[in-house]
Amino acid sequence: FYLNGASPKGPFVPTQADYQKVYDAIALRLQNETDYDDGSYGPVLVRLAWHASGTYDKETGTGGSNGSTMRFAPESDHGANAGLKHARDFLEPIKAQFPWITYSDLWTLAGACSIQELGGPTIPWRPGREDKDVAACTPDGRLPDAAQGHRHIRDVFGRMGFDDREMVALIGAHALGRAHSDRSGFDGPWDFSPTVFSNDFFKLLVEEKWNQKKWNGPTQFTDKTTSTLMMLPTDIALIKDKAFKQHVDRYAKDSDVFFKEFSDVFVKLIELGVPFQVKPEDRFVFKASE
Ligand code: HIF
Repeated sequence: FYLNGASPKGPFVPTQADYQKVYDAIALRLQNETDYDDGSYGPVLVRLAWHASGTYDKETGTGGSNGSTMRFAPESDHGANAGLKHARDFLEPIKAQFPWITYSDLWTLAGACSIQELGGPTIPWRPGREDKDVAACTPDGRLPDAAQGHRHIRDVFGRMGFDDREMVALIGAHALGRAHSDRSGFDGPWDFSPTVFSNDFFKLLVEEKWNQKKWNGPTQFTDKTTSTLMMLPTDIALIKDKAFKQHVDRYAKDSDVFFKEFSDVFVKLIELGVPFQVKPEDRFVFKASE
């Protein structure tokens, strides 16, 4: 009996082909489990990868995807992480099938897989994250507050080491998924195809007129044409701030440019603070499902 796939030859050292098997298993489960939200767990898996990574603090080197400390309270109970249990639970059967992968590698791989499977750009990925224990949980308040504006966006993403262009590119991920009134308090999708990765978030930001929604919930914005879509105050900040707006315009005009710049910055996000053995040029490019 050998633990974790080890063999008489020694410990099991997974190769790119082994990680591709994990990718394929996640992609298959995404295809099978359509009875959730708009028909896909993909968006909430992207949010899991991002919230695991977005706690990074470049000054102290703490937080980030290395550790997957969101498995534990208090981090799992941080307000910003409401609803991410759905994503973590979705991945448990995958972890059971491939016990050798760390949770922190699995969560980020699932984010990359979801982006690719939902029609987004290739997200090159490399392994090397280790799971840490509860003592490594980050303090509450490191993830952004959607009720705020441009200064907050720069504070939070600046702390992770991103510039204006990278911040705008990242936020284009809000083409995916929706807000839930029982999680964040906000409600609705950002565009008409929340399970397809596209530059629609930017197109809608510049082409639609966004009015403040009249309701009892937190301040959010709705499109004048259909009143079915949603923008958060932090999303609207991207068209109010001139330096941000120039990138919104670029991405609204050119989907290829957005896909390329998004891929680079998402790779950077899920690698923050990770001491990799695999070199950047040796990142794995996973084959998407047919
Ligand atoms: Fe989100 N984000 N995000 N986000 N996010 C929500 C949902 C998603 C912010 C707030 C929210 C990023 C940045 C920011 C996704 C991916 C990314 C929700 C709704 C809120 C409030 C949660 C709910 O109620 O279920 C703020 C303030 C951000 C900084 C400006 C990233 C760039 C866009 C880093 C990112 O990748 C995804 C995907 C969802 C949809 C989740 C779902 O369950 O459908």
